[in-house]
This record gives sequence, structure tokens and C-alpha cells, in this order.
Amino acid sequence: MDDLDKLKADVLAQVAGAADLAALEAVRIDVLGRNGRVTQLLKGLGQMDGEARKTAGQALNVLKNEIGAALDARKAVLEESAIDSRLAAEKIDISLPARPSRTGKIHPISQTIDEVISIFGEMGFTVAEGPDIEEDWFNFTALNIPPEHPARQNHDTFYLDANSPKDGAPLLLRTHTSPVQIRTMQNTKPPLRIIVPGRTFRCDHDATHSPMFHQVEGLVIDEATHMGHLKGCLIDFCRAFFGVDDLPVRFRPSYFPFTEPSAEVDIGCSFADGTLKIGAGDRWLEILGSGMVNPKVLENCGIDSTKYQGFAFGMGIERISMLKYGIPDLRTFYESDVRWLNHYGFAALDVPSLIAKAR
Ligand code: 2U9
Repeated sequence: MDDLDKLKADVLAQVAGAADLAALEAVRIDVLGRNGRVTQLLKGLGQMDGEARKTAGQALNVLKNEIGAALDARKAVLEESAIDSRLAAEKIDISLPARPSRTGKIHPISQTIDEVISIFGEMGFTVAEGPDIEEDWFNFTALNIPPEHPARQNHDTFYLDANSPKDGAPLLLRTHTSPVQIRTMQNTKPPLRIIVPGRTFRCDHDATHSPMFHQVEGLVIDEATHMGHLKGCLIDFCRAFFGVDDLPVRFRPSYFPFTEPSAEVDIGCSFADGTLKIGAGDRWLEILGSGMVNPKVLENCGIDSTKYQGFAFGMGIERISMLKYGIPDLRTFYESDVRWLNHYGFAALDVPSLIAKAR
């Protein structure tokens, strides 16, 4: 029994001293392997007699179990520390910039939307979205375009067969993203500062019109928002988007049912030798529509127009993308020609922070 105690102390010390899993496995083989020290003793039981064999057998089994438990416990500790050191060694540097994609390109429409979001994002706007299939009320009536209004004719609306569950009028494909502003005003208390990029649909198809196109609209509502805010915001936007610090911007009176007063926004340009140059010259290019939100529209959405006022604007994404990137033909946006995309597309993750650059 004394020998067994010594053996036990010796083995347990070896187990405790095993520095890694390989060393621990060597200890296990040395003790419990086919010719291991404890295995040999167990084999020797066969030569012993009766009572002595029983006593020695019990003691050896206890020893074997104790050593087995010690090996398991040490193994668990070593495995955990192996994982810890792997984790420490394999740390990844998430501040490294991603490798530029060698295959895919970002479509100019996505890029332009991302740029617009980036500029207005830095001015404190958040992005709002809504459904492509709309109810008549959200797309027209709430925007001060009642059924008999002539503006309805200009919208060339795609109507669906199904009627709206609310007013029985046919559902439609939204003709602008404005219904999202209506939904937001109904669901969110002012102050509001949102931009709404998205697909819009009009039954119109020729060289300069597509039945599906993209818009970004914006809406600001607060207690003292005025025309000066509208002008400052849109001048900053045009200068940041086209990357021209002193870009001339002109506000020209206009009419929209949902804004009063309304203004179209032009930027200065020249057409020397048939080439468009943005930022200088004696010509003007229309870029945006805008205006102070009509109080009737605020009231339609449950906003007190004696307390709140605001401004709104809208622009066509394809139009500003064509002007900025010199894309000559609207139809090419939707042809899915990979040669066109390789030429006009953008590297992934190349979303410029245009406001920061202009500063
Ligand atoms: C609400 C109130 C007001 C959004 C506006 C325009 C002027 C505009 C056109 C630009 C080119 C559409 O793509 S386009 O043809 N848009 O001129 N949009 S003000 O006014 C709103 C919207 C929602 C509740």
C-alpha cells in the first residue's frame, strides 16, 4: 500500500506538471497505457491469491479511478488554456479596411442614393421607407390632391385591380415617395427630419421616361422652420453633391399642391462646345422641386399647423446621377449590361462623405 501511495503521489505530480495536452497524453500512456505502470500492476493481480488479490485489486481500482479523474480535470484546464491562447494569437484587426472587390460594382443608382443619404445624414436626417403599393389617400388625397385635381392626370398612375380596404378606391403603385412622409407624420410626433429614397412608378415610357424610376424626397417639420432653412439646406446639398463649393443655386417660383409657397431649384452651368460643365457659366439646370409644406397637408396628418411648419423637397435620382456622372441615356440604367456597369459602376464601400470633404 505504501508503494501505491508513492506511485499515486508521483503520478499526480506528473499530471499537475504536464504543461500541454501532448505532455499530459504522455503521462496517461506511461501510467494507464498498455504497458503503463498501473496497467502492469493490474495485470500482476492474476498471480496473487484470494484475500490479498481482493485487497490489492480494490486499491488498484481506486488508484486507477483517481488518476483517471486527475487526468480528465487537467485535460479540461489545458484545453481551455489552449483555446485562450489561440484566441489571443488569432485576434483580428477590425480597423483594417476591407479589400476592394475585384468583381462586383455598385450600380450608379445605389451609389447616388448612398451619396444623398450621406449628405443629408450629416445634416441630421434619418431615412424613412414605405410600401411600393399604396392607397389613394396616402399617394394623393392627403397631399392635397383630391380626386378631381388636375395634378392626378400628370401622374400617369398604374392602378391595381384590388380596392383599398379603407375607401374602396383602387390600390396603386406610388407615383412619388411622398406617401412615406404622410405615413411618418401620422405615426411620429414632430420635430421631424427625414429623407425618403425609393422606387416610384408612372405609366410613361420613352427615351427620357421609365415606368419605374427613383426619387429622394425630404421633409423637415418643426415649430419655427422657415424658407431660410429650406434655402440653406438645399444650397448646401447641391454644393456637396456636385462637389463645387461656390456652385450658383437659384430658387424659381413654382406650384405643387402639397407645398405653398413652392420653388424649383436650379444650379449654374455652361454648355460650351456641347459639353455640360456644372458650376460655372450663364445657363441653369433644374435639379429639385421644393416648398413649405401646405398647412392643409399638415392638418390631414393630424399635425397642428398653427404650431408647426416645415419644408419639403424632391428630386429624381436618375436625373442627378446622369448629370453628375455624365451618363447620357436614361434607358441604360435598367439594361443590366455588365460592360455598362463596369464602366459607370463604383467600387464597393466607396461611399464618400461629401459634406466632410467639402469642409
Ligand atoms: C409631403 C409634403 C410635401 C415633396 C416635393 C417636389 C417638390 C418635386 C419632383 C422632383 C423631380 C418629383 O422626381 S420628380 O419628378 N418633386 O418637385 N417634391 S416638393 O413635397 C412634399 C412631400 C410630402 C407630406
